[in-house]
Order: sequence, then structure tokens, then C-alpha cells
Amino acid sequence: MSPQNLLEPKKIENTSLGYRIFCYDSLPSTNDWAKRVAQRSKEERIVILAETQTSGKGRLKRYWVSPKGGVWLSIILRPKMPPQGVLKLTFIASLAVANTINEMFHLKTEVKWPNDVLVNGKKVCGILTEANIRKNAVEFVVLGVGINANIKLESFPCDLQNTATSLKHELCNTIDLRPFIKKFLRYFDRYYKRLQQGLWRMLLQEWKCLASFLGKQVEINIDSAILVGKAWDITEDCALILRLDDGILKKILTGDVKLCVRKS
Ligand code: BT5
Repeated sequence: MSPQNLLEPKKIENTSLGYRIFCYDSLPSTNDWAKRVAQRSKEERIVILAETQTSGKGRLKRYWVSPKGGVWLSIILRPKMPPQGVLKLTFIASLAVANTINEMFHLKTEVKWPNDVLVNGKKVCGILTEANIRKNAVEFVVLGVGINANIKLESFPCDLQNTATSLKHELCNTIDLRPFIKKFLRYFDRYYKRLQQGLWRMLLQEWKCLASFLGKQVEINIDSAILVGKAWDITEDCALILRLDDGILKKILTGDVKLCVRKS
């Protein structure tokens, strides 16, 4: 049987904003499947949604736990932007997730550089943006969004139970996934249009308003080294500026931010 037959979507939903949602029971990774779809057609605004992922991916080949009850989706986009701009899509997706959660459930949401959304200080969502670059131009982007929606904390592996949370856990209730996904896409679409209209500075400002780690003492894991300093600012190209204890400002392009408990 060909891969197409094996992976025929269970259903396709069209939204009023022009997104087509391809719904699957299970996929290894919605990002990987979205890349295959993007390579075969020239369309965009296709959303690959799976109830579970068997090999969900984080950055740097890390794993992403994706049991049933979560929102695991990837959006295919063809933005007109230079390859260096792609991280802006991660930022606007995290803004869209944070605002959706805030508006629907009145939970305290924050964003954390570069790709997390937190609820009550714990990770509820991670974003993985992957771009296909040809001749120094973006051919397509797959924007992967994983949201721990209706997941019991006990179903996370032990190492995640202190750092991850889910909407079900925070609300002590199950949420209705359809309206949640639709609202997220509406927010995302609004931010995406603003980005394409050249309103990035305004969007970054909005993101920073939700970034409560800014101004705090943090640790950044880069490869096997740990840098400690104050999270000083985010540049227009999405880098983190860390102010080291000796006052030197260091521009960080990738890494993981952890709040220090020692100083503030
Ligand atoms: C991310 O990577 O946070 C990006 C996650 C993107 C997942 C989506 S789901 C749809 C699409 N298809 C995919 O295959 N992926 C995308 P990173 O910042 O590297 O964080 C990964 C780390 O988060 C892991 O090493 C774990 O420590 C932790 N983690 C794993 N699963 C988690 C979960 N469900 N909730 C919270 N933390 C998790």
C-alpha cells in the first residue's frame, strides 16, 4: 500500500479563514507529514492534525510526548520572508496560543523564549518551526504546535511532571477541542496577516508583554555549557540578550531558558 493510502486523513475540515484541516487518528509526527504534503503540492494554509503522535519531535531531535487528548498540529505556510525571519512565526504562534488560552479559560499565560507557552509557570505548549529553504529563499514553512489540552498529568513521564502542565489539569475540567483549535487559528491568522503587513515591531512588543522572564536572572543551556545572567531583552531578529554578571551583553540565538531561584 502506498504512503498516501496508509495515511489517508480521517476527515478534512474547511474553516472560514481558508485553512483546510486534515485530521488523522495517529501520525509519527505532524511536522514530518506536513513536510511531505508541502513537497507534493503548492498549497498553503493546510493544517495536519493528529490525535496522537508516535514520534512527536521537539527542537534538536528532542522528544515530544503526544498522547491522546492533546492538540498536535502543523500548519503549512509559504511566507514571503527571508530565512532569518522564520523564527518570528514561532513568536506569533506562541502569542496566538497564549491569547487563546487566556481568552477562553482566563488562565495566567506567559511566553518563554524561544518557543514555549506556560500556564502558571509550567509548559503547556511547545512550538517547532521548520523551514524548507531553496536558493536562500523560504520555499515553505511547517509550523508545529503541541498543546497539552485534555491530558492527565499522570500520563506524562516522571521527568516532565514538575515542568509540564495541561489545560485539563489547570482547569480540573475537559475542554472542547474544536472551538479551541478554531480560535487558535483565528488568532494565528490575525497575527500572520499583521506580520506580512510589516507590523513585526508591534507584535514583538505584544510578545514581550507576556514574557515575564525578561528582567529576571536566568540560566541558558547552550550545548553542554550553562550561561547565567539577566534576561535583558529580545532583539528584532528574535535573539535573546543576556546581561552577564560582569555587565557584558551577550546575544544568544538558540538555547533553553530556565529561571534561577538564587537571585532575582
Ligand atoms: C518544543 O521543543 O517545545 C517543540 C514541541 C513541538 C511539538 C509539536 S506537536 C505538533 C508538531 N509535530 C511534532 O512532531 N512536533 C510539533 P523543545 O523546546 O525542544 O522541548 C522539548 C522538551 O520538552 C523535551 O525534551 C521534554 O523535556 C519536554 N516535553 C516533551 N513533551 C512535552 C509535553 N507534552 N509537554 C511539555 N513538555 C514536554
